[in-house]
Amino acid sequence: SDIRTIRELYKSSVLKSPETLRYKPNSDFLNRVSLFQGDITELQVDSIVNAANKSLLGGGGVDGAIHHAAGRGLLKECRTLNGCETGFSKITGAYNLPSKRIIHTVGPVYSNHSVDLKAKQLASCYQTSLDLTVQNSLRHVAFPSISTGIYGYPIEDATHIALDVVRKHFESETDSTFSVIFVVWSNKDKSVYEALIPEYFPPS
Ligand code: AR6
Repeated sequence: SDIRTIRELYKSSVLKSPETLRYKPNSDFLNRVSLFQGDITELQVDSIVNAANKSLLGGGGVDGAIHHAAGRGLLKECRTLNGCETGFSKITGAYNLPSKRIIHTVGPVYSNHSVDLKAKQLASCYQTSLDLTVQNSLRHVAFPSISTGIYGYPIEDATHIALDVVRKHFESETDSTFSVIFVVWSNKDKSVYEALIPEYFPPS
């Protein structure tokens, strides 16, 4: 699959220097953040994140694709987890998927709650997923765009949150081999990531 690091995306001019610089350039980070457009279930990485619901028993969107591809063993394990609260994450095996583990996170439904609470819950999805990768010694994590499909979170706002939490994690985490792959499905979402990544991971 065509996973491209942001260093490669700068080289091929897909990414451009930002107008707003939110963080300093860090050459190392350019190798450790990638963008991939396509099906997250195809990725052969240590962990992929599922945008689940509180039941953790499957659904539509990326959740449906992951359960379909992983097989019934995943549903069986998920039944033992007693669900998950909004903004939190739980880890399972990956069964028939090529990745090693699946991190199930529950994003906020955009029509519920205040804008502040939703933003905190979405940030917490990314943060608790990253925490699980550290606790389980996973070297990579692939994130879909959590909450921006069926749950209706505006893609620009959600992408700022995703990029900010990951950048802060890179600042604080000492494991220099850890990498993150942002997975987008639509062309629109890809162009939002391409526009915003340089603000959080500027070229060096
Ligand atoms: N690979 C990567 N991304 C995908 C895939 C895929 N195979 N399929 C969809 N996307 P959504 P949510 C993108 O709706 O908004 C489920 O019913 C999609 O285009 O999957 O968090 C759950 O059970 C969008 O950009 O998740 C919950 O009830 C992103 O994944 C609810 O949906 C997330 O869209 C969660 O809604």
